[in-house]
Amino acid sequence: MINFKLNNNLIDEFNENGYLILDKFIHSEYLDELRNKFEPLFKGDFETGIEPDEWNWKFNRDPMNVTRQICNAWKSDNLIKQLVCHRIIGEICSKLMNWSGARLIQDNLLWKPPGGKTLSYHQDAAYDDWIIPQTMLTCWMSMDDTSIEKGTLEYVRGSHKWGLQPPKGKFHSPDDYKKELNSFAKKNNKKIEITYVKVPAGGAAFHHGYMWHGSGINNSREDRRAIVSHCVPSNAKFHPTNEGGTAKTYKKFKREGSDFLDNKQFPILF
Ligand SMILES: O=C(O)CCC(=O)C(=O)O
Repeated sequence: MINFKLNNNLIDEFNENGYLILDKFIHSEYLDELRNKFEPLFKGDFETGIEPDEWNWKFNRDPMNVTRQICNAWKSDNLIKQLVCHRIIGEICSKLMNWSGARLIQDNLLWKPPGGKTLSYHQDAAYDDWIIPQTMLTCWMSMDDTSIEKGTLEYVRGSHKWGLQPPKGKFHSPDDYKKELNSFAKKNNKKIEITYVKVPAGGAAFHHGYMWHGSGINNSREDRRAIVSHCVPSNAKFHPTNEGGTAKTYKKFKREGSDFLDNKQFPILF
């Protein structure tokens, strides 16, 4: 399903930029089947009979021109699980971040239709203050060819070295999706250098949990879809007290008196 070999030059590139952009990652014969999963999942047709943990957009309920998101579709669909829980993703995350292993903390299905609105610039690890250590590595896999016109993912090169800020502002469809980024950069005297992730369908991008990233409006006539694995170290634990970020959804999986992340809810990839 995935074919990729990491080398030391790519690890150095990741350490320098905070991201790695790969034109080829998923075998092309899987792409149609993966793309065909989006519509039924967003319509609530779940192969396993299990609802995803978060389902932020539904047909006939929500506006057509926003970015649609499902979190933890792996629980609802076996092919999505095969992809987001792939051992190679865990191995790359571990090598890039110097972890002894990696586990999935959350997946995302993101569907930006023609006219689909923005996602605010943010840092992924900022949403995980309920995890120790508060870190993350994200593998973003594109189901479509991407371009600036399509509102592709954007990175601020080197911003993984800027430290971690608590999440702020509106995440979905803000009018100015660079507002939080610009205000942070101005206050801290940082220079913004943007890289657009332009890859063919089946390409991928890995980014550090501190990386500032977001995406603009899809001004094309085509869909822009991505499947994402957000990973943490395999030995990460629940924070005993913190309740910020996405804790309200995921702390329900914590057992009383224990800080262990359950492998059934947060699978080990590597
Ligand atoms: O695909 C996008 O527009 C945003 C993706 C994102 O924020 C992420 O994968 O962490």
